[in-house]
Amino acid sequence: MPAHKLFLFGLDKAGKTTLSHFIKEAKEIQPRPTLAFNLDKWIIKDLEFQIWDAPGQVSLRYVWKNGFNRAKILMFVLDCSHPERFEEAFTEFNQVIMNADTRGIPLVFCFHKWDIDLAQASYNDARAVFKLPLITDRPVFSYRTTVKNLETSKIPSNEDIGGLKLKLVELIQSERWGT
Ligand SMILES: Nc1nc2c(ncn2[C@@H]2O[C@H](COP(=O)(O)OP(=O)(O)OP(=O)(O)O)[C@@H](O)[C@H]2O)c(=O)[nH]1
Ligand SMILES: [Mg+2]
Repeated sequence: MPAHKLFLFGLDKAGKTTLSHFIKEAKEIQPRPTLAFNLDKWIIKDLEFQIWDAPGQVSLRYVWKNGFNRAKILMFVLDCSHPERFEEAFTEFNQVIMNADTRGIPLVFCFHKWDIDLAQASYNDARAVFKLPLITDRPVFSYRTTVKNLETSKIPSNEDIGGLKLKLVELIQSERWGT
């Protein structure tokens, strides 16, 4: 079974490693900062995803190109509870999205840490900074995500983690069939 490469990126402390484990095993871990790519595997339906969970610290971002090279899906994690870092996050996001090697690769964007009030209050600001509807060279999907207090987090049902996982499968299948 071929593994489909997924590049998971975002600033340090955005929550990438935590979210990755949550998607994989539906449980929360106590993460350590990622210092080199964490390579992990998610099995969803009958598909295997090879997750390239990137280190977000500024001095380590130079390795990102190895993560998006030949990736099938890009997944960006924004700490939505940290508006002071939106511009920095946008700059790093753009470095990847504007890179010719990523042209056409579908993007899944996570407005993460939705359990935090400030994340919910900052959602419109985040959307204004990232302007996702202006990205037209690839399919783009966005989700509000959290690993905490899911029951009370008021995430619309069409943006839940189950739906996100199905979307990943759908993206791979549509690529396979060339649709
Ligand atoms: N409140 C809240 N905290 C979260 C959530 N997800 C992750 N965190 C916390 O955010 C911090 C950073 O999480 P990590 O998963 O290490 O972040 P990362 O993006 O992998 O960071 P680097 O490996 O340094 O790039 C940790 O303290 C997590 O417990 C969430 O959904 N809600
Ligand atoms: Mg990490």
